[in-house]
Amino acid sequence: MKIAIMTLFPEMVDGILAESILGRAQKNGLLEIRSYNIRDYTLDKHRHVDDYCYSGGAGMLMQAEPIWRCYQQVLADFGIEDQEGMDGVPVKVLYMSPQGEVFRQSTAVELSEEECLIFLCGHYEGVDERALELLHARPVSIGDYVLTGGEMPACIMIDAIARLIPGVLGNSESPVGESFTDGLLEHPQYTRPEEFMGLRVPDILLSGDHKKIEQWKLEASLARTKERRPELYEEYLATHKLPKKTKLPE
Ligand code: 6GU
Repeated sequence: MKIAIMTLFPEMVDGILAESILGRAQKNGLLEIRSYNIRDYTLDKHRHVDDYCYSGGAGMLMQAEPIWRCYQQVLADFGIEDQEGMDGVPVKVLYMSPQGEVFRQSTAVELSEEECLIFLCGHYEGVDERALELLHARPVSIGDYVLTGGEMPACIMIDAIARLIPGVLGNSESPVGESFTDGLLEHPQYTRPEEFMGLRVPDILLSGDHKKIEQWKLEASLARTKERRPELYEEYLATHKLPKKTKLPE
């Protein structure tokens, strides 16, 4: 997968995405991530990228032209020549915005199947609407709170997407059975020793009885999900059939 990040602060994303599992995936050639500084695409001699809002009010808006010119460079680097040949939507552009739809695990799964993605990070009060229209940008948010810019949301989404690309995670890091992939939060987990500070690992986990352990995991997941995310719990009950013997949480 090729990922381009269009931003005024490329250093904010470069460091984070070069480390750990995503760094390894880039070295292995499974993933290519490149940041683009939108300021490099302004024609203004003072390198301005923002201006006042026609509707008035406080704050500055990012102008369409540098974003458009930066986008043209990204398409060229992706080797995408003929924009019109692809219905005017040659590659998915995600616009980082608290006004967007909320990014979920299902969004990550959908986007992990793309060959190329572009992340557009806004700053100031936002972006000239025409830039979003021209790029067919899809506004996406990471949750109901406001951040100073889209760089951290972009890193978060890229992490969630890239780890689903086959080969990016090693076998021992597999995303199968983790929280959200099946609609429940993960059960508690324990490693050695059997007792620490007077707290014991649940006896069933030491029993070696795999059927009982599987049932314990399911019930622990149900209890945790009901407690922490009641809306996910109700959704799960409505859409899944549980083994008859399952004890539902209080
Ligand atoms: Cl994507 N951007 C900003 N600025 N704030 C956010 C967000 C994005 N998602 C949640 N809050």
